[in-house]
Amino acid sequence: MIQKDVIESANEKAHSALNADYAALGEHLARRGIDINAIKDKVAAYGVAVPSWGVGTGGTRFARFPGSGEPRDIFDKMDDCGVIHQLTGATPSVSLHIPWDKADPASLKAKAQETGLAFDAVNSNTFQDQANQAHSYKFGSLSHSDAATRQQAVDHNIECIEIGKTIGSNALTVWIGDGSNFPGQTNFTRQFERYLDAMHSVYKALPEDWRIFTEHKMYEPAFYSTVVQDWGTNYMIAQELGEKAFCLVDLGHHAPNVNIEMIVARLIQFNKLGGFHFNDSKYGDDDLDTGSIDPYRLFLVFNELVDAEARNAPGFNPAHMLDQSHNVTDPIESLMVSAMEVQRAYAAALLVDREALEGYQEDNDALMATSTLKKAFRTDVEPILAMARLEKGAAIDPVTAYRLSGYRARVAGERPAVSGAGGGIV
Ligand SMILES: [Mn+2]
Repeated sequence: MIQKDVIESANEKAHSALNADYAALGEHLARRGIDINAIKDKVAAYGVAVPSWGVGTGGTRFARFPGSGEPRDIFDKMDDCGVIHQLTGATPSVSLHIPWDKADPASLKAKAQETGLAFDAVNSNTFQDQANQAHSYKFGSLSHSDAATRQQAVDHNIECIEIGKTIGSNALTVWIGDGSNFPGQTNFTRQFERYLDAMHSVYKALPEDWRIFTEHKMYEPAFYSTVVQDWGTNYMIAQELGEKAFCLVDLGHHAPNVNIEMIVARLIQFNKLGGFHFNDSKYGDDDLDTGSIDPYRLFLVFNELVDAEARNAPGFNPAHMLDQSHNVTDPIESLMVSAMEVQRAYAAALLVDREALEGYQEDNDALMATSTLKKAFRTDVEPILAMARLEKGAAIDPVTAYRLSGYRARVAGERPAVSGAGGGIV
């Protein structure tokens, strides 16, 4: 991974400026009645999972332009994820994708030990066909019209649970590409009945302490209708399945301008928020870097999460994960910056004066209520994040330390270049 002295010497150069910035911010926050160290401790305790597939270069429907030193397998991916955590101190776990990351469980656990990572939710894949697969998912998986195809998809999900058990994971995330491309192609009701029936079989295989997350997505790859298209349908699924079933919110899986923070609030209120796939979006499921387009929306989502945390909302325990596709950047750099953006949104949301906000809400003082949120959002919390990193032995400035380390050039020497042919959606 990264040599410790590289991080230390990079930190040495930035240390005194950070001390000054942290002291100045601490003074400013103290005037607002906020203890900076308490915020820093919360930020330091926060972690977001990295998806194993995120460390490879993504692509568009048209092409993929691979970078150098692309990971060859799950073990290379875990090395890259380990580097992200080493430099940011913010990504203590990795989320595997089966079958892409299938490997011997003992070797996976050994690699996790070596890289200082734990395993987050396991993701199943019934949106593409694998080699030697008996039945094709071209026309669907868990909701397919053919019973044998549905059973194959159920069996795959159960296999994912079995794999997850061997590596200490305790959640399964299910996203399907099932839907239709033409009006009349499928019967909406029968298709959803078949999906629910199949998911009941998967649910029955969940261990006692596991959760299952279902992820809604408005469109793509199906472009006319999608079986699990929105949070309403997702909520129905979680209700139908039972108390171990929760909804997963991928920020990019909504129509433009949808009020995602309100969806989050609704799911919290009815104890069905399972977790997040963080990313950003301009037009659709763009899978852009978290906070790169609309950091205020990310802040507003975290405002709901901090509100729930503050009032001890029952059963509130969402899983946090990044889910992005990096087409033009070094994936390690993008994931580090994104993890920090998530932390930034969390830190800023912790600065909201909730008592004042509640008062303005009760008094219908719309201007002061929204200004209360803006005041928190506008506060530059970077010294808090950087100090949390420094105290963990991570980098004050992770991207600078990463570039100084020469990690990418080093692994490029060990990992052969891969072909850029073909589409590259990940
Ligand atoms: Mn997702």
